[in-house]
Amino acid sequence: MKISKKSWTAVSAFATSCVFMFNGNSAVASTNQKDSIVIATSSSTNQKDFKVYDASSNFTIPAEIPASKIGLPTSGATISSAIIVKSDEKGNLNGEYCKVLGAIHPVDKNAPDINFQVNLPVKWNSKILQYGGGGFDGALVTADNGYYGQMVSDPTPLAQGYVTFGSDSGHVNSSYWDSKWALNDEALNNFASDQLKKTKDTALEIVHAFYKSKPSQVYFVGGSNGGREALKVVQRFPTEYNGVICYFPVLNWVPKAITDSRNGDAVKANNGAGWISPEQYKLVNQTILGMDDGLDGVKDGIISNIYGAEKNKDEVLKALKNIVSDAQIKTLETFASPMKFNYPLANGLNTMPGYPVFKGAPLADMYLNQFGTAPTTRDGVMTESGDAVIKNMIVRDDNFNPENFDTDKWRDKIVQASELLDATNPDISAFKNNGGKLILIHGAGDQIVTFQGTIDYYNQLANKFGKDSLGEFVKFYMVPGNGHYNSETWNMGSDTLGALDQWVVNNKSPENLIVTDQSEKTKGRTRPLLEYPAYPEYKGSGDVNSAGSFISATP
Ligand SMILES: [Ca+2]
Repeated sequence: MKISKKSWTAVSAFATSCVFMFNGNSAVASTNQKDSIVIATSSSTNQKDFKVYDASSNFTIPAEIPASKIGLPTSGATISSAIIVKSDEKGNLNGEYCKVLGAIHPVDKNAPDINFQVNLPVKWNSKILQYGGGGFDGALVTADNGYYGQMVSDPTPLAQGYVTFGSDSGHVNSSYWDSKWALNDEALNNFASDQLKKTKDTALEIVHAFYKSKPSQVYFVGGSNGGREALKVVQRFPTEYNGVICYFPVLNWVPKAITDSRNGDAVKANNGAGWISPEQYKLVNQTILGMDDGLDGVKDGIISNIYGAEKNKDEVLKALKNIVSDAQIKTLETFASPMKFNYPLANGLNTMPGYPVFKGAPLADMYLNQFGTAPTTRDGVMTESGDAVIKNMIVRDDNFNPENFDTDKWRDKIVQASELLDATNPDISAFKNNGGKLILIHGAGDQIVTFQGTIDYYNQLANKFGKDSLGEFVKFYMVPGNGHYNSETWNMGSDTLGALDQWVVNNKSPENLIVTDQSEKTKGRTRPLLEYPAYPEYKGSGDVNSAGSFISATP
């Protein structure tokens, strides 16, 4: 054991843990810290390194990471604490690991830090996994839990031996749709995608110091805005990631926000005549389900044949007219309709696809409600989000009224924001050429991010690379009934990370994957996980809760 003036040192002597804290020229020790070992805090101005010892080995973590080691402009990073979390610590399902907290400092002194957490397992599998955020980020992604979409019964990536890490993306949100932080350019650029590389580069430095070795693979996983981030790393930092898992990405960030704001206008129009209450919407969705559920061969509460549902639309509309008013029908049709811009946004796109309202995606369920709490409150979950994006990420004025947003008048700002924030670039040749693999997954029951956006992007990729060539490095799976994180119908679970890892490391392409429902009420149902545009069709016999009773059907 050594304690120097320039380091904080902690020693764990098997059963008994000690904490040593540097205090001037002497060390202060406290014993019997059984749960965790505090290695240091960053209050000392002299510290250069954290020396971390545990029962079997010792590790070093740098207290500071210079800006020169981070590939985009920062003022460097500092580590605020490093703690060994023992495998037998209460509630720890991750095995023994070192939990490192720190911050990457901005160039602009008015910009917030990027706060991050890096988890370093003592038994490392030589791979690292970056977790994306969600919503407007702004909360620390601790990455010490399972990722969305994995089986909750499976070990976390950290327990599997991955270094895992995440950040708050470079701001702290005061409320879920707080966007005022975006008025700072560096904060907005960080959120858009800069922070992804800054955080990854910082994590790499910590990994190098800790293990004295570089990772064999760098992976990324994220959903929703984290899915947008997943596509951003593929598109912007293509040679720095070997494998990426992307769930229901908000890849059309800017046009989606404007479309969601438009939808809020439609709900509020004529004093809220077109507002649909949660009770009424339940009837709407039950009607759609009743008419389309059986198109896949079995009435199991899941519309798997979304193509048949599309063909059924006129019949469905006829039936809905017996349930809701014309004004409410108009609301549904507005949500389902694409929004066209009179000019190209990033990557030449000028259309935001509508929601799959008539294919069974519930616009309001117990988890998320797009219509808001009352006719004129304009508090639908996506309208609030869209309004906040327009105000502070597009117009850049927190006092701006986003209602009836004039897209022609604000063209330049919209295009600028689209180029910064959207993740729609189909030219991912550099990712392919570097051997990168991408798994895309979207639920057909997504309430708030239309799967059509992901289909459109996938089709663009297919046009660019050819379907067969694309299949060598991109797989796109649709999950019938699956919502955005949670839904009342289906909550997916599969070993996506394992599939990605096999693909990257052993060039073993994912096949015959199974997806398991993890919903409370219907836990354990399975279906084949099928590549778009295929969907599971019931054979006509056999257990309707078993993947083996379904074949792959195509429209
Ligand atoms: Ca069905």
